[in-house]
Amino acid sequence: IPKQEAKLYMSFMYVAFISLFIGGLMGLLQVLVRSGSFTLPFGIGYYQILTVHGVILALVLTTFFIIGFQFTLMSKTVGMSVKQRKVSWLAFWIMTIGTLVTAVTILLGKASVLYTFYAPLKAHPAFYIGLALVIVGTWVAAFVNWRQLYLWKKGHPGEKSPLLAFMVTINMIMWFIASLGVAAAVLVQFIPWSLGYAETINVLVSRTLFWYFGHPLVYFWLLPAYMAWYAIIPKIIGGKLFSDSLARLSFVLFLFFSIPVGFHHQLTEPGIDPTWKFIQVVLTFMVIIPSLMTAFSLFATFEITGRRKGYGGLFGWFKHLPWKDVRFFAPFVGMLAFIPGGAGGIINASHQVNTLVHNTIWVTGHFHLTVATTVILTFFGITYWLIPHLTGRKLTKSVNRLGIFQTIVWGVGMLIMSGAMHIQGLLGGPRRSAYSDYGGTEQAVSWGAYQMAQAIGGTILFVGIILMVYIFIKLTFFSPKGVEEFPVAEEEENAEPTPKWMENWKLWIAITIALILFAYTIPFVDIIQNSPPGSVPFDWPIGNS
Ligand code: HAS
Repeated sequence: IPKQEAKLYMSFMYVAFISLFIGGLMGLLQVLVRSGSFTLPFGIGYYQILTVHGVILALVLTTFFIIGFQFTLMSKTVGMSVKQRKVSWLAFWIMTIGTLVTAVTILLGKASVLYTFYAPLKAHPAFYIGLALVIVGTWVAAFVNWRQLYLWKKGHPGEKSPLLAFMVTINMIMWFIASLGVAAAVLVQFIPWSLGYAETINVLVSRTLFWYFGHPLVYFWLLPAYMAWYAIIPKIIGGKLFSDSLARLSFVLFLFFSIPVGFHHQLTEPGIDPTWKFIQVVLTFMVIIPSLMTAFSLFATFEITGRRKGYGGLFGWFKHLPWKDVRFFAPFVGMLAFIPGGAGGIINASHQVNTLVHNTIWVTGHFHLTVATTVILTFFGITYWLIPHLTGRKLTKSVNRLGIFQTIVWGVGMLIMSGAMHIQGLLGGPRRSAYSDYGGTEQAVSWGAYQMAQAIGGTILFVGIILMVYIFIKLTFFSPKGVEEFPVAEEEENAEPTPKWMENWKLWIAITIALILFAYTIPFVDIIQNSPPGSVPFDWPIGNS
C-alpha cells in the first residue's frame, strides 16, 4: 500500500485506539460503581460515563476502525486514485470533527443520553449535530468505496470483482440504507426538538427509526470481521478460501435481512402491532442463516487445510492450527465467543423469551460477547499485521507473544464479566442502572456476587486494554523496520466458479428495499396515525447517579 495512502488509513486507526483507551477506562469506572464499593468523584454522573463508554466504543471506535480497514481492503484489491484519496481525507475530517463535537458535549455533562439517545431524554443540540456529521462522513467514505469498485469494473470488463471489494461494497450499501433511518430521526425530530423549535417529540417514531438503523449497525460491525474470517484467516493458516460464492451469498443475505428486523429490539414496546413484531422475528431468524453458513465455511477451511498438510485422525487438523500466531489466535477466540454470543442472540430474538431478558443485564452480556469479543478480537487480530504493514515495520516474536497473552487476558476477563452478566440478568438484574440495593430486597441481594464478578472481569479487561494500546504504540512507532505481509487468500481450485448473477447489484438493492417496505410500511403508518402526538422533553437532572 502506497505511503501516502497509509497515512490516511493510520489516521483512522489513531482515532480508533485513542477511543479504545478512553472508552475502556469508562467501562472500568462503571463496573466499579455497579459493585457498590466505589463512588464517582467530582460530581461526575453515572450516565455521563455510561454515555461516553457506549458512544466512544460502540460508535466511534468501531466506525473509524471499519472505515479505515475497509479502505485498506479496497486499496489492496481494486486500488485508490489520488482524487479518491483526497475525498477520503474529507470523510476522515468530517467524521473526526463530528466525533469531537459529540465527545465534548458528553464530557461537559450536556448529553447523558446513552448511545441509543432514546427520546424523551434530551441532549444539547451539539450532540446530535456531531453524530449527524459522523454519519455524513461515513457516506462520503461509502461513495469513495463504490466509485473504487465501479472504476475497477470498467477497467476489467467481464471479470468478477475481487471478493473483499465485493464485501466492502455490500457493507457500505447496507450501512447507507440503514443510516438513512437514524439520520431522519436526528435531522427531522431530534435537532429541531433540542433547539426548541418543536415542543414535543414522537417517542415511538424516534425509537422505531433508531432500531431500523440499530440492528444493521451490529452487522456493520460484524461484517468486517467476517471479511477477515473468510478471506484473510485462510491465508494466515496456510490454506485457501473454501468457496467464493458461498462467502458472497452470505453477504448478500446479510444485506437482505439485516435491516427489516429492528422490531426485535422493541418487542416489549406498546404501540406496535404484534403481528408485525412476529413478522420481523421471523425475518430475524433468516439473518441467522448467513452466520451459520459462515461457521460451516470456517470449519471446512480449517479441516481441509489441516488434512492437506497431512494431519490425519479425527482432530489432527484442529491440533495443528497455528495456535502460536496471534494473527490467527485472536480472531479464533473471537469465533469461539460467537458460539454462545450467537446463541444468546437467538434467545433474545425468540419473541416470548425476550420478555425474560429484555432490559436486564443479560443483554449487556450478549453484546459484550458479540461486539466486544467476537468483533473486537478479530479487529485486534487484524491490527497485528495491518499496522506494521502500513508503518513499514515487522510484527516481532515478542509482540506476537504479548498479543497471545493479551488475547488470553481478554478471553478470561470477558468470560468472567459476561458470564456474570448473563446469570445476573436471568435473576432479574437490570441493565443501565447504577448501584442500588433496592431497599435490601432478597432479589437484589442475590445479585451481589455477580456484580463483584463483573468488577473483577472488568478490571482484567482494562488490563487487556492497556496491553493492546501498548501493542498498538509499539507496532506504530517502535517495532523494527521491515515488510509485513497483507494476507489475502485465494480460492480452492476445485470450488464451483462464482455465478455471474452474484453481482446483480440492482437486483440485490431492489430486494432489500422491497423487504424493508414490506416489514415497515404498514406498522409505520399505524404508529404515526395512532401513537400519541408526542412527549415533552425529559431533562436529566445532570450529575445523575
Ligand atoms: Fe444482538 C441486542 C438478537 C448478533 C449486538 N445485540 C443486542 C445489542 C447489541 C447487539 C449491541 O432479537 C443491544 C442493543 C441495545 O443497546 O439495546 N443478535 C441477535 C441475533 C443475532 C445477534 C439473532 N448482536 C449480534 C451481533 C452483535 C450484536 C453479531 C454485534 C456485533 N440482539 C438480538 C436481540 C436483541 C439484541 C433480539 C435485543 C434484546 C433486547 O431485548 O433488548 C444473530 O446474528 C446471531 C447469529 C450467530 C450465530 C453464531 C454463528 C457462529 C459462528 C462462529 C463459528 C466458530 C468457529 C470456531 C468456526 C448463529 C460464525 C469453532 C471452533 C471450535 C473449536 C468449536
